[in-house]
Amino acid sequence: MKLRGDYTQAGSDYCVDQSWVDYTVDQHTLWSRLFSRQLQLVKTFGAPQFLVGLESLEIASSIPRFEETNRILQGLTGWKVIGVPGLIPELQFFAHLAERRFPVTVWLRTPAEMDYLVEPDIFHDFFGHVPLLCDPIFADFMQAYGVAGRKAQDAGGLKMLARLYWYTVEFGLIRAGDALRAYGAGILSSAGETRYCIESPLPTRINFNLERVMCTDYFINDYQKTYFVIDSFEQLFRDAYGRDFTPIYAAHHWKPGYEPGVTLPGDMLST
Ligand code: HBI
Ligand code: FE
Repeated sequence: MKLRGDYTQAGSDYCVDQSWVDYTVDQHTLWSRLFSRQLQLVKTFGAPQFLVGLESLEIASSIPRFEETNRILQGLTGWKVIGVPGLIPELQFFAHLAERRFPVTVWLRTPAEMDYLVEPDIFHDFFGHVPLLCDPIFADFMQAYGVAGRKAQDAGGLKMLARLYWYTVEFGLIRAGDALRAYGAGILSSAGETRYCIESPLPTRINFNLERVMCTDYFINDYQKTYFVIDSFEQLFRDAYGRDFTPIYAAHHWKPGYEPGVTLPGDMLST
């Protein structure tokens, strides 16, 4: 895939300056439209922890400045965001997470892409991911994920670990009282999927199980057919923090993945 960002200015860690002053008025306006549309939706369908984080970040009508975000994040959880040109190689991505740095793409989509784009842009990366970095437990889980990533390659586990990211950080659902709420960034940065993941009768919603998730394939070009539901961020943290995934990789990595959308014996469905 040909990537859209400008990688010529990136160092070996793939960091670039945000160059906030170079965003145009039209880009700030587009951000503001995306932000207000999504804010309404996440108030109804987003996880409470996401809403708390969003509020602490004090973002609103213009594209956020990373320096200001970092002042807030540093005080809350010690995380920071760094600018990147777009997708970066997995190992560099993991290395940043392991050091509590979250890579955020610096460019914004075009108005024609309000509803859908292929690569992550600043709206997906920032609006979708950064609010939960304000949550202490989720923040620790993200770091643990980065640490696990650094070890996964030698253990043949990269694919299984990427599935964990997909079904939690990108497309995770969480229980909030009697209701289901979205916490995944891929959901919460998409107007269509924010409603669909909670309200549609089509997808299968299965209680989170680490091995089940690590063995489930995913596709990137449509709404998900399967979501996994956690009870709390503590559950994610317990499953991932400081844990050695090597035996899980060894047991499964050579098998074909389960198809999204299917229900297996042992799956606990959520309603
Ligand atoms: N790079 N900028 C960026 N953002 C991502 O979410 C990202 C990435 N590189 C690799 C990657 N994600 C995946 O490998 C995840 O499975 C970790
Ligand atoms: Fe993402």
